[in-house]
Amino acid sequence: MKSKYSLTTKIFIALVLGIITGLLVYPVKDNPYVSKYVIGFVFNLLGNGFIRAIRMVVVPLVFFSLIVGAAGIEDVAKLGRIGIKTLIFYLSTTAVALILSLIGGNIINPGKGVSLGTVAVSNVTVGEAKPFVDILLNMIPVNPVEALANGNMLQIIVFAILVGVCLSILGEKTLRIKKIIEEGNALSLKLVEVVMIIAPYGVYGLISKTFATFGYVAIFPLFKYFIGVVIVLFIHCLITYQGILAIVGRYNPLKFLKRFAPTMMVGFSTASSSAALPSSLKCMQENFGISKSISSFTIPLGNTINMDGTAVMQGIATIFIAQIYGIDLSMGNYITVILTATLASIGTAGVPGAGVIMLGMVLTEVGLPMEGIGLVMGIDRFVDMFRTMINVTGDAVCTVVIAKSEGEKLNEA
Ligand code: DAS
Repeated sequence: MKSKYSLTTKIFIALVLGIITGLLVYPVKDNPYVSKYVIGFVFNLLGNGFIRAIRMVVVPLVFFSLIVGAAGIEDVAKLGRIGIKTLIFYLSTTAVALILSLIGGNIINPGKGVSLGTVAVSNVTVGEAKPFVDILLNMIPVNPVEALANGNMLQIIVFAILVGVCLSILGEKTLRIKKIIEEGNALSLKLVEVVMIIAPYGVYGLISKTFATFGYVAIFPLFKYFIGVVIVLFIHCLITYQGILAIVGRYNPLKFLKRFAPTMMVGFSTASSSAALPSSLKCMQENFGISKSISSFTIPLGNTINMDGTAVMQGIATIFIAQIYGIDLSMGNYITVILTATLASIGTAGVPGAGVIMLGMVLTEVGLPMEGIGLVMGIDRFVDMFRTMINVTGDAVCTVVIAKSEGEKLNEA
């Protein structure tokens, strides 16, 4: 039976009810029965049950979606120069987005002041500060099966991308394996969809527990987190992208924003890059006058592997969650976040909420408590609208720059 409310609406309702419930329980949180049976049992079961379910599906989701994402880059070889330029553009702007988000997160400090330290620090194993060379070496899985079994996300990402690239090089010879992996990807997406059915209950449990434990002060960090992500997203759009357009692309940034505005609005309103794909292609070809041969390669590829907005959210969310649990991240942790989230952007699906599921992978890799996902998930739909708008904008900026670099005459009027 189809529910009349969308999952997003249910999660928002769970957020509101969780805040109300938590604030009602807060005054009696020290009562032994309330503490043991309400916070310790009901909220804990709902919240941590959902977190464990998310952890259960992250590994198959990352593994299969990255193989499919990497195998989808098969045109890189065929398109050579354009493919390499596009790939370098996408991965480097994602890394810049992450660096901006980590700087922004350390300036805004969204989680400072409210430490949920009593909630989960005991089982936190933040990666100790490692030399950079060890971080790079640790990315290479000596035993891929062990990496999958242990949920070693960076090693899983590297292995999955390698498998995907090999599949694309082997081409026709591996159609059967590709079919199996595509089916595995469909299965893992269905697993996520089924797990997300309990998301409203999980968010309700986690938000109730947070506000029952800390009272209304917990609202401020959530608001700071939201504002922090939006500010960095706009900085990335107005400085990184417009700077690249003006300097590298020699294209008027204001004209770009005016011409691409329709697709940006589709991305914002749907919170889905996939939903914005047709509009993005139409904009590139009709409003900008870019050839099909370039736009029909760079836009679908970017839609699959380029998620700068998601990277910004993951960078700031990681800092937010570390701070609310009173955990200091080392430079090695930041480097791990940049590597993990940049590579993970290849596998993030262009559908609402995909980025916050992949955030679980970043937190796992850095050793932060997954409970923090429940906090950011409550307001994620609002954040998702802004970050998806930036996701699709990055694809268009790349397309304009590549088209100009290939000598195409764009609509100047
Ligand atoms: N909503 C996803 C997209 O469509 C991004 C995300 O969830 O991070 O791009």
